[in-house]
Amino acid sequence: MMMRRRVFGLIFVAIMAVVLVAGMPGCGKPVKIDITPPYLRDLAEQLNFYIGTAVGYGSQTFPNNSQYMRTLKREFNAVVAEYTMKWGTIRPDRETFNYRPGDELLDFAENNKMMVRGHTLSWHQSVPAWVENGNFPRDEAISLLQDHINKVVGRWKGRIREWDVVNEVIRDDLTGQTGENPRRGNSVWERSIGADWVEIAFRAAAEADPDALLFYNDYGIERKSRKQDAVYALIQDLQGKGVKIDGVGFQGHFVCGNVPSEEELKASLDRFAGLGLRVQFTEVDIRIKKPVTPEKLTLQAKEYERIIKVALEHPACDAVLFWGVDDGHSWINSWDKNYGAPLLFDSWYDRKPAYYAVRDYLLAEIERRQGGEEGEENEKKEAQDG
Ligand code: 9MR
Repeated sequence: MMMRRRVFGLIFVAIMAVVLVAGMPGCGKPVKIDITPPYLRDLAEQLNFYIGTAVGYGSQTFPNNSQYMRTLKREFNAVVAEYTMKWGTIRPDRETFNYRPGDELLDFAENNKMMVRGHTLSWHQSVPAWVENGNFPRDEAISLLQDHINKVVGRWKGRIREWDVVNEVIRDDLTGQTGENPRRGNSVWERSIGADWVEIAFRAAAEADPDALLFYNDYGIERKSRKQDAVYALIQDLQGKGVKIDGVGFQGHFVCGNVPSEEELKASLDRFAGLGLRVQFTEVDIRIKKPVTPEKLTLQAKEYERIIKVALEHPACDAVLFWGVDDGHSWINSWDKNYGAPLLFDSWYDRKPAYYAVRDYLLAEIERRQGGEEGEENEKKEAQDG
């Protein structure tokens, strides 16, 4: 009897959910979702490239939402935790270590042959209150930071290919005045340790996993700007001190219509690759000012294609990661309600023009490279014959 009641209860909830979704304004989406191959991940693999996404955690996303999971597995060959590997999740209070969501993502990635980026060992946000308000003296703050990096990197040693060691140090509002401090003051690490916390973090990560690739990650550096200059100077300074740093992540949080030109993007990658670094686009999304129209979605698709093109063509770049799978679960929705639809899949996990533009570009690139190889072989043959 109890069992039957529960079954009826579940059926009722399911029917209500369907009615609710169908009745929501703007929910006239046909149920048919395009999932025909080829898939981004298979094309990326043929190009020795990573097409990845940030992965949420909870009832609506990983690992519980079956549609989310299907799309994730089918389309991507790289993942990064959107928040579960940050301080806030891993160490909510001094005594609690919460590695489980990170463990789950790693198991999933390994089962599905995906590369993993680790994000992020230090940042001014997502710092738990006990750290933020701890008023730790310098020595204790250094120990805390080193200990955290040592434990987290150590726990997943050999399983995480690359880590964002330091995230977003440089301010957005630089004026160029002489003597100006380009670094954020609102960071607990900056306050309690001082500027050398950045090298302390990199050195700790290198020690904990000498084989992991170590990245500096930031936004607003995708075209030449004072901020980009300051990041460049910061990295040069680290290199001058003999600190191991392998790459720079260009987050790529863009507004539709304002994505830098191909030349600007390329020049930015070139600039940092010139320091001997790897470069990647690590958190790409292109938010659209509402209302979202077909014209804006077409423009967004062109801008996504531009990013993929620049990344694929660049010898120092082997990855583009999007900051989320679908529009329904993007951070943009809560961050600024005037913007939306930033990703490749809509809220129904259906492919958007941006998806097709990225896929078409990958397909064309495979053809170009095959054409190139065949061309080279023909040339060799002709030379031999002649
Ligand atoms: O998208 C992330 C959001 O879900 C989290 O609540 C937030 C705080 O942890 O961080 C967001 O991701 C940020 C990323 O870690 C660093 N670059 C900017 C991203 C958007 O804010």
